[in-house]
Amino acid sequence: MPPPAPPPADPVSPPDVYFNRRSFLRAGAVAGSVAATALAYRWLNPSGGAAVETAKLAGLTAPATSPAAAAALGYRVDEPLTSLQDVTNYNNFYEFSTDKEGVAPAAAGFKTDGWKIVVDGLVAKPTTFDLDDLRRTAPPEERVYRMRCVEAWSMVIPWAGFPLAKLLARVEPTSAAKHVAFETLLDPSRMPGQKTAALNWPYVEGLMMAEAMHPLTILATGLYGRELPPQDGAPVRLVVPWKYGFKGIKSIVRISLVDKQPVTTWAGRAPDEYGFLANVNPQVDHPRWSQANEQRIGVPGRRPTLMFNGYGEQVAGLYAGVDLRANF
Ligand SMILES: Nc1nc2c(c(=O)[nH]1)N[C@H]1C(S)=C(S)[C@@H](COP(=O)(O)O)O[C@H]1N2
Ligand SMILES: [Mo]
Repeated sequence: MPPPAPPPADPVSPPDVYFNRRSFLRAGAVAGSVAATALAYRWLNPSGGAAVETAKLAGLTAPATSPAAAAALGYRVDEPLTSLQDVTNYNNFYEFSTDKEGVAPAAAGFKTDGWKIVVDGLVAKPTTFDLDDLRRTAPPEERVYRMRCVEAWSMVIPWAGFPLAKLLARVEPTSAAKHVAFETLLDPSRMPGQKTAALNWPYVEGLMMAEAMHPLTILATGLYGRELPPQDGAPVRLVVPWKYGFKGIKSIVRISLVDKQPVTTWAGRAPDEYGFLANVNPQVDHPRWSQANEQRIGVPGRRPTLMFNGYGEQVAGLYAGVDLRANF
């Protein structure tokens, strides 16, 4: 894979070609997705007793807000969910494979026992959290978000997670903290892709402080009412729904509060193609393809891409005075 490769799609296959190539796979996935969607519907329907039961099984707290309020906050989009089959078998996770359908098999059996997340840097109380600490700090909530990959495909995914802001509050960032840097596990014995030079390891991502504190920014620990599968970033990954998918760093082991913008993996690898800001923006094309529209996985045809991935009402205020024509 020659640099600069786009976050997953191989440079020889622009998105359109790629989707035609795999449409036969989607046809085969339809049967499974119907059942999964029905389950998710029950899980997400707050008025149904089954939803409450399923939410309990999934360890979710009852939503604090009404469905209408959740929709207004952007916590729940009212669009058909992408099937569990596609969410868990069409992945970008270069630590395991650069082939989207190869990630799930390569990540099967990935062990997360004893996982710890260090939160350090410009904070009053640097702390190491295990998964139980996280659950106590912030019980998982349901969030149904659009996910738009920079390669021009998208999904709608029912996550379980909690606002990153709740974790940051625990460590008390100092006033010197301007950015948050995130790191994926570095362990080539468990992440075979790290034995290759596909990317610089470990994968690093970052946010500005105000982005990190926004209530739509979550750390996800589950999806579709189950624990986060390895291929989706077990046991904890970042989800920032108004930004391109590559900002959603997986299998996080470290979160550091810093004063300078960190050099992030894709922006460092191909600075002309991927920015630090990376807001979903239909008006700023990738140098090698249009960002004006996208393929929703499992849905025929293309749809227009929305500014801020449809979360403008919630997040546009973060970018007052920022020239959005430069998405870097
Ligand atoms: N550590 C790590 N995180 C990562 C990636 C990766 O290769 N490594 N790929 C990113 C990209 S490009 C996308 S689109 C999303 C995909 O998330 P999903 O496979 O759960 O849909 O994960 C992001 N997080
Ligand atoms: Mo992506």
